[in-house]
Amino acid sequence: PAELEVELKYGADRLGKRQDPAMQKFRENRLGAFIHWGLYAIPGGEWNNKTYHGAAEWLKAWAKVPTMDWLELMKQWNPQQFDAKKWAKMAKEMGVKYVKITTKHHEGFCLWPSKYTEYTVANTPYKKDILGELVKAYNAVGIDVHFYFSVLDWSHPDWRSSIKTQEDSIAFQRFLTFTDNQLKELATRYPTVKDFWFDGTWDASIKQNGWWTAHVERMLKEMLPGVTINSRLRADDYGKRHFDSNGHLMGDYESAYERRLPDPVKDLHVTKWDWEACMTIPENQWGYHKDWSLSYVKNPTEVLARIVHAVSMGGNMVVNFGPQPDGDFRPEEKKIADFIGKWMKKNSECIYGCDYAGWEKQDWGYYTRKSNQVYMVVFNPPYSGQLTVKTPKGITITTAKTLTGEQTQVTETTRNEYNVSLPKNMPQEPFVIKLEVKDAQ
Ligand code: JFZ
Repeated sequence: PAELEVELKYGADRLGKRQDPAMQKFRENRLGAFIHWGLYAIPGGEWNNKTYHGAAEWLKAWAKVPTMDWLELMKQWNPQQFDAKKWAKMAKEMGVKYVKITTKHHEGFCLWPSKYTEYTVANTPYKKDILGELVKAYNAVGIDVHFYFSVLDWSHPDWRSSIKTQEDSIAFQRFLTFTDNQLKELATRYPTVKDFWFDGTWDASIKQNGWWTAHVERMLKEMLPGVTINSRLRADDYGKRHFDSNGHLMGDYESAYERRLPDPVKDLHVTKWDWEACMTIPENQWGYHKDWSLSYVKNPTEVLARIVHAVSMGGNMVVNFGPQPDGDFRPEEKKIADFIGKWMKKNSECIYGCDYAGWEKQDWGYYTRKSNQVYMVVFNPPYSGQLTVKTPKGITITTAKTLTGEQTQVTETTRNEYNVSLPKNMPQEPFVIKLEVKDAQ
């Protein structure tokens, strides 16, 4: 009950899911790509002949590189193979509906020519506005652009992880003004941006300034009607993050599922709000790392399973790419994009615009749903040749067909339980059986 709730000035702005067209588009997109590209691509996990196993975009921290030495990398920023149109073509062929781009990661280097810092693409040999070219190229092929923005900025002298003195406090307020300016600049220069995904907001300094996170959300929403913002930006009056002190989601969608997913049986509470997960292809490398043999690398089917898993629980999935310093993508990433794209061409009907079906999870795979169509996405076909389906009370299955139109047998085995037979032409990859369903009433 509301009267038992804590009074908050900077808590959730809204209860429940946003239902406006922009949010619906965000949700229906379902599949996105993440691009982590910055100076860290140049050393690619290696500093002074030593290879670091940690995330490549954190190399400055692992190798304890002084800020000025790190920013010297700007002199080598000259991605001769970069072609925004090729990137857009690759994303389009992969079937992603949106791309999240690191406008600025923790290192502070900006992919756009920001007038508020000298650490930008404008002051590199390459000079050109990478972000601007990408926004134009993705938009031209109908792909939404989302901006990743790290509030944490290692290049800025006024950034603080905690506020201990009066001087820290003054410096940090200056830093927040700088950040506001950069955000306003992004919103003004690239008004087609659909989403801001904030990162680097976990420090005590931000948690003590929850007001500022609420202010940023409002500022961007005033400038860009419909813009969506992740929960990772937000902290409330008490420094509580993602969910406020009353347990209400802040921002428009939850964004803490990172390289992991909610359990498909135990964590069904996530279906109550919008959420977006993101994943790396190796274990934990977002930026380009030269050596992918240092950790497990997921195979294309594993990547696909995570995409379907997210959609089956009402979430979006963003697959990460860390482009090379020359502006091209590594062959392993091209292979994954190609695999996903080919699969999506045949099966995207079970992804775009789909949601949690509300049916009991079975071992053969995942359900997704779009109105009266329930999609069975089969990852583990059983030896019995029969896929068990348990329907909620009052729902009956009328037909079952593969997406290529092959009818499969549906046999009621007991009340609200069916056997759906495997298709005769069993594909050598995960496949979809589409059920037409009817409510009793
Ligand atoms: C952050 C970054 O530090 C990282 O480099 C990358 O950009 C990633 C997408 O985001 O890392 C995080 C942030 C949050 C969590 C884990 C890693 N988290 O909420 O568990």
